[in-house]
Amino acid sequence: MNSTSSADNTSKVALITGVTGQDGSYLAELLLGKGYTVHGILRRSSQFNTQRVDHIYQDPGIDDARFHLHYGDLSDTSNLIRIVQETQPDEIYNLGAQSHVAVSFESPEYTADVDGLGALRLLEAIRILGLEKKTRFYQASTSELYGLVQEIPQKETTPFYPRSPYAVAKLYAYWIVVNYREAYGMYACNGILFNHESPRRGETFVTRKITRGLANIAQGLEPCLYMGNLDSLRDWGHAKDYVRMQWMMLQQDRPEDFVIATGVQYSVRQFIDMAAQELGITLRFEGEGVNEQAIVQTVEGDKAPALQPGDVIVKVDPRYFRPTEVETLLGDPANAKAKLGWVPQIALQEMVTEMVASDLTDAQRHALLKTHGYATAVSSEH
Ligand code: NDP
Ligand code: GDR
Repeated sequence: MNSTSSADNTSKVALITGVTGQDGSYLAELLLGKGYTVHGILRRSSQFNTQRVDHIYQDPGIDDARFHLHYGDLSDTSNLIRIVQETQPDEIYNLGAQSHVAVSFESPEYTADVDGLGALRLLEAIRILGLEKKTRFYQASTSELYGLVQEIPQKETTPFYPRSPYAVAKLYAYWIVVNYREAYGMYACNGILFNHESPRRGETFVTRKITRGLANIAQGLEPCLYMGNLDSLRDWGHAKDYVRMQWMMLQQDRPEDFVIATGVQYSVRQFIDMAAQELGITLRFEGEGVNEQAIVQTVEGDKAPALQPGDVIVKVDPRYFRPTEVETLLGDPANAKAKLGWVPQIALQEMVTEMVASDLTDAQRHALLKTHGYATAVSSEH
């Protein structure tokens, strides 16, 4: 591996799309820690959307500020060209996306534009500005490309079979990266990342929906969690481990695509069970399919004062089923381990503990405000 110490990076410039998202925020922290100057693209929103990066934001008036935000959008070609021209990045990390699979069935054209053509627009910006030899490009590819899986576990050579408008859009992005690498000799590569989570995970993805929902229920803020397919199997890692790998992929002598995964698989039902145990709750699952429920069997400790045995706290709601589901994903990270020396450091149990603790703190704060008449309703649209 061609590793780079922090001292070597002080003149390096990175541009991150999706910097306000889960991965973007962790990656920005990582790169700033290595001495980079980091530029991020920020979408205009009617409300603040910088919560995940507020702690690293620096006033642009500060002389040595190394973290800068630029308004922009992956659907806006001229804007992207201008930002690339102004920032002259050594590395671009294209993490921006409409990243929710279920939402992509509702907004397929928008998802294609941002997730598919967005990658092309950035690659073209590099070419138009003559930066092919300077700027390295990382594309946030996904295990969703495997969709209806053709091989278990999935590795770099496993055929793709996308199962959603999101995955089809990401398939275009994957291949345009490969094509620009081959056609123009650009340093461009795909990280085929399996699901990765953290306390910063968006509230509507399944892990965070579970940890946040159960913490709220334990504190009496919500009655029940409504879920989709509990049989779904995923290979869940921690976002901090995965952004480290994104950076490593751009430090090699030659660009190459890598699968990033833990190699261990759990069901959504198992994840619910683990999160409940963190709250001192043991559950029993009863019923099948749309009639399945999770019922409280015992409650121990003081984390779930609102619950007692017999309470039904999880129900299946077909509203959360997808028109075509990806039933099972399990990655084989052997190539990343062998060539880059990458191994995930945070195990699922540790991550569940961290996520539940974080959501429980929020729920306890909210419950306290509610007790004193200051609380607003918790948002529960998942
Ligand atoms: P998030 O949903 O947390 O973040 C997505 C980011 O993209 C946000 O900053 C969002 O901005 C931004 N964004 C959305 N639409 C646009 C747009 N039109 N123009 C510019 N920016 C936009 O995703 P993650 O951090 O979890 O994932 C990062 C990337 O990795 C995504 O591309 C995702 O598809 C991919 N991926 C994620 C995996 C995971 O398990 N997390 C696994 C494999 C791939 P805003 O904050 O304003 O919404
Ligand atoms: P995924 O993540 O679709 O794998 O995409 P998500 O957490 O949304 O779903 C994982 C699995 O859980 C099932 N599920 C539910 N999902 C959600 N969101 N809400 C529910 O109530 C629910 N109940 C069951 C889903 O059907 C699915 O099988 C994520 C995103 O981060 C993508 O951007 C990324 O590319 C892939 O991971 C790898």
